Amino acid sequence: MQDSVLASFRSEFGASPDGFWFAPGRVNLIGEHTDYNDGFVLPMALPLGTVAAVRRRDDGVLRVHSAEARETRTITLSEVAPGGDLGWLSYVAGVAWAAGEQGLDVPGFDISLEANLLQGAGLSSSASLSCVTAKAWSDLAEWGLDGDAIAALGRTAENEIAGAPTGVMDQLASVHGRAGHAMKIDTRSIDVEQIPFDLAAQGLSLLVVDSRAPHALVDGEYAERRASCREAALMLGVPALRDVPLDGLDETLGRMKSDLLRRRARHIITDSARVLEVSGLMQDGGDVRRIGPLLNDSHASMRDDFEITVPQVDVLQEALVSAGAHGARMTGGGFGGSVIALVDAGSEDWIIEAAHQAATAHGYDEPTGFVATAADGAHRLR
Ligand code: GAF
Repeated sequence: MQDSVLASFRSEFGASPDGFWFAPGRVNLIGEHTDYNDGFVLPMALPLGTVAAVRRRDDGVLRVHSAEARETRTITLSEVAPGGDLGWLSYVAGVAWAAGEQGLDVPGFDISLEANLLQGAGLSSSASLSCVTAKAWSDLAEWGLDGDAIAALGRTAENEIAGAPTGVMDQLASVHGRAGHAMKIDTRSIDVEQIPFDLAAQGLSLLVVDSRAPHALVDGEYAERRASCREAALMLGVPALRDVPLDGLDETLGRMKSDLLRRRARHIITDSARVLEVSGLMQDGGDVRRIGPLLNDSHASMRDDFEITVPQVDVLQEALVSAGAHGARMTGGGFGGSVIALVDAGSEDWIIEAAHQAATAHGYDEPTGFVATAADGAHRLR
C-alpha cells in the first residue's frame, strides 16, 4: 500500500510526505460491549488497517485524500466542532479537535490515506483511521503522546466529532497491539496486559468471516444498548455493571423489575467474566481449544440476552461450529459484521466453504473469510 499512498500523495499535493504511518483494525476474542461498562475485553490487533502518508503544514489547514472515498477534502481546523456532519473526514479532523481540547498545538497537515480493512465488517476500520492520524500527528508535531493518550484522542474524535458513542477498546487495541499477543484490557483502570497467543504452535487458526450483512440502525441500536446498561447499573445501585459480583448473579438479577434490563445486564456481567476465564486458559499453557465453548456461550449471550446479532451472523456462527470449529462468536459492535472461529490448522478452506454454503442456502450474501494473526499496533513505517 505504501507505493500507492505515495503516488496519490504526490499527485494530490505535488510534494513528498514527511513519513508513513500504519494503524491496525482488531478482532475482539471475547468481552463485547463490556468496555463502556468498565469491564474486561480481550482484543488483538490485525495486520490489516490504514496507511497514512503525512506532511506537516503550518497554516491551520487540513487536506485529506482518501483512496477509499476517492476524494480529497480541505478544511480549516478552527472550523471543526461537535455537531457538524463531516462524514468520513470526522475521524481525521476530529483528532485535531480532540488535540486542541487537550491544549496541543495543531499546525495543519496534508494526508493521503489507504485502507485494506473493509468498512462495516466490525473490524474497527474507523479506529484504525483515527489512531493512524493521532499517531502520525503526535510524531510530526512532537506532542510526545504515549499509547493511552493517542487512543484517547482517537476515541474523542469518534465520540464527539463522528458522533459514534463507542467505548475505548478499539482504539486501545489499535495502539497497543503486539505481534503474537492478545490484550486483556481492564477498561476501568486502562491496564493492558499482553497475553501470548500463538495459535500456530498448537496447530490452530483463527478464522474471521465477514457476513457482509448491512449494518442497519447501528448507531441508534448501539446508543440504546449503552442507555440500557446505564439504567440497569442504576437499578442495581452500582457505578457500572462491572461492579456486580458473579456470585449470586441469578438472585441479584432476579430482583430487577425489567426482564429486558435483566438480560442486558446478564450479558455484560457474564461476558466480562468470560474474558477472565478465557485469558486464564490462554495463560496457563494448556490446550487453547478449551476456550471454544466459552466463545459459543458468548455468542449465545449476544444473540439471546443482548440482542446484537442478526440472522446472517447467527447462521454463520452455527455453520462454523457444525463444520468443526472448536468455538465461534460474532466479534465487534454487532448488527452485522464478522464472526471469528477457532479451527484446526489445515481445516480453514472447508470450514469457510461450509460457511459459504450455509449463507447462500439462506439467500444471504456470500461471506468472505481470512485467517487472522495478532499484529503490532500503530507505528511509523518510514
Ligand atoms: C464497537 C465499539 F467501538 C467498541 O467500543 C465496543 O463497544 C464494541 O463495539 C463492542 O464490544 O466496536
